[in-house]
Amino acid sequence: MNSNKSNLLVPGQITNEKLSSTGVSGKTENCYFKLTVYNETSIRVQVSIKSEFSPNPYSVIASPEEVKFSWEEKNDHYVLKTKKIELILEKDNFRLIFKNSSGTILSEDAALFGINWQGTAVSCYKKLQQWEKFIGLGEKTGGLNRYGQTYTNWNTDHFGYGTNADPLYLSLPFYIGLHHDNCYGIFFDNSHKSTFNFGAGNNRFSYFTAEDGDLDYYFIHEKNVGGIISAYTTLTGKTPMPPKWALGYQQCRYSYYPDKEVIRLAKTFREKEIPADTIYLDIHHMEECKVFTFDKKRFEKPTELIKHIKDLGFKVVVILDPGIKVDEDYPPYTEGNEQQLFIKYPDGKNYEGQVWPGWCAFPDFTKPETRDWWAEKLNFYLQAGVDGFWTDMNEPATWGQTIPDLVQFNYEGQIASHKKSRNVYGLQMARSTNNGLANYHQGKRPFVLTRSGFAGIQRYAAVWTGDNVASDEHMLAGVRLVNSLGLGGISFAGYDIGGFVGNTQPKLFARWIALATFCPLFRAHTMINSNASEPWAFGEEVEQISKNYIRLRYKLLPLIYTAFYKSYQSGIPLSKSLSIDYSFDDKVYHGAYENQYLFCEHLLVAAVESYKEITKIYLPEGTWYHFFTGEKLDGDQELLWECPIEYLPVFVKAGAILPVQSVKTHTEDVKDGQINIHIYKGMGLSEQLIYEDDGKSTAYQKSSFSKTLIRMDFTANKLSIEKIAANYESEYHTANFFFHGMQLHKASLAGKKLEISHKNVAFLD
Ligand code: NBV
Repeated sequence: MNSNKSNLLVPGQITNEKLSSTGVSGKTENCYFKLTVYNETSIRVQVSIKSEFSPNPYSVIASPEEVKFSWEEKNDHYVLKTKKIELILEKDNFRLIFKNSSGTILSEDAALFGINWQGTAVSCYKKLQQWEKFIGLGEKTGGLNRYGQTYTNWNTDHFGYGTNADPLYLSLPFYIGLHHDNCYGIFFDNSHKSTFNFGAGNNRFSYFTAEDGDLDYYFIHEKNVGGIISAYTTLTGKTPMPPKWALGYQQCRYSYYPDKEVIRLAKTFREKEIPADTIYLDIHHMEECKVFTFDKKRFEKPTELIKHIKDLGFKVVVILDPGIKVDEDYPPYTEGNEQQLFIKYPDGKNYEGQVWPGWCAFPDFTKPETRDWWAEKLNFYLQAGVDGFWTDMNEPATWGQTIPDLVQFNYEGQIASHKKSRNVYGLQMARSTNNGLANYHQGKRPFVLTRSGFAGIQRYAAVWTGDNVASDEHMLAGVRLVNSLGLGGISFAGYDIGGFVGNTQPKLFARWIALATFCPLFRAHTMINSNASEPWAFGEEVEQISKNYIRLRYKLLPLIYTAFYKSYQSGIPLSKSLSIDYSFDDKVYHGAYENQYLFCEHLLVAAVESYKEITKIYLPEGTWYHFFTGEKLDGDQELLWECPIEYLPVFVKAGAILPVQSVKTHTEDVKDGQINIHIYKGMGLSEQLIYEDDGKSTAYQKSSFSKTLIRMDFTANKLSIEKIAANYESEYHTANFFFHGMQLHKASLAGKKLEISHKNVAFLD
């Protein structure tokens, strides 16, 4: 292809290549390339028109493993083979074709212009495979199957976004393609604004493009979608164990103030016996919205207030906005200015933009010194007793939504423009905030909740889906957003229960809180001037429903906490789109069923609008039990299911073993030492772990935990319980067993007789 005629630059013929212990590098007529074998599952492809690559230093933390691969030269191509992937590299045009170990094509570049440049923009065009589906790409609205759509990655403050709006706050340029019972993942590790087209407006290609920088992507192949997510999180990191309190119910509003109001809120939870763990302080806690201050009138004695709330069993999280008010009498500004910690114009002057405090300078979180300074500054809040941080407006947002492109960021000493740096700003703010907690919070596990982020954010923060709207449509969109974040390794995610923008209707709040009981992050939040949005704000019926579900959440905590541990090990999310376990079942992509998901592996949750009393459900293959009545149902069927507002449709997978505890006022409340084990008849062997640790320190990373393995052999009717790790004392001394779908008359455990219960446990009070 002639680059002059078409204005398209393509790599051209390979002119030389060199083998190393981790891959191959070389040159073509028009570019430089490097193929790196990270492990048997992941191959990195770097292509640039410059002789030096410009890798993103922030997302991937893995180094190539020493694995065997082969490299062979054939007539017109080379073959690079690992145990799982075969990569064909054509000599005359640098076309890449990825196959699995049995030679089936997974993904192939377009013949003549697979990789191309138009000006500085670099693209990779892949042939659309027959019936190809695409899932993932993080915080993207729309349907589960992204085929036929195009998306942009450019972190954006999108207040009250539409359920088809794009882009939103966080970019995650990683997707999974599926066709012919095979799947693969592509992570395009380029922080510039990028576009992903999955066959939108054309019938030949899926492609991804970045405005500038290298073509730098990781091709991942595993047998199933879960394996691909695991491999992706081997590259970019897993979600660490959150503090246990962060898994309880969290109450937020913009804003609770003054101090008396916060105390009243905390007391009301306790008086009404509605369990809760966390209260948030939004921007009104600050003096003129200046970060690292407390408003002296609204919060006269912050340390005392926080202590008071903590005595009631709550944790306190405060908001952090990056904008630092330009004010010569305000130390964070003068220090940042003197120490050159802000982002700048090319002439060395600080960039200033307007946000809540007025004109602001912005900490350059891509500069190590700024990250350290910010981390240390958090002591202001930590000394007052604050437990966690909520990083907002970190796209970064400014009035007018624009930062001039020429504004400069340090980018680890490499100096980069806003174009390259914007998408990683939120990631680096979360990193610095996480570091602050890790360094200055007495060895406690950090809790950071972020709005913006990029690939790898799961290492530093939980993510919430920003300024959603109080509508049924949004409630369902939130489920898809959280599941899509999960497909990209972000396990700890959630949406504002009730919707941030607008006034929530009672039934909607009731349904939303029921749904969020089965969401990793369980937080209600609402906008300034909107109606109250606490569980008791919608009348008695909604209060009772909310209370029932919040109580259920606390009962399910042994299951949820163990699921977090598994996710920390595997990278597979707690809230799983059905496309993870039923990837090649077309029905799970159907508009009617794409809002169904699995929570903690075994609970199938169907998100249903609040006004529906009956809904269509799809139960995938296998056998299922209705969670609330124990009714047994055949899988592989679509059915109509009643869903009155008190009962969200939830089903348990046959073979599941669910560990459930007694209700607590908050996660650190006194324990009664009882655990109820619910066993749902399945086939063959089932296992369930109960993972426990202190819930607050990082000692779990040094094996300070307890693991109890419950094993049920349904063929031999044998149950066993085994301690497989005992470096932490279990809080349970009595286990009660409940069998569902099976009639046992006699049971013993390690020779001891067991009491049997067949009574149906309602789970909801
Ligand atoms: O700090 C105020 C809000 C916050 O409550 C919300 O959750 C963020 O997404 N914040 C945005 C600033 C502006 C809201 C209009």
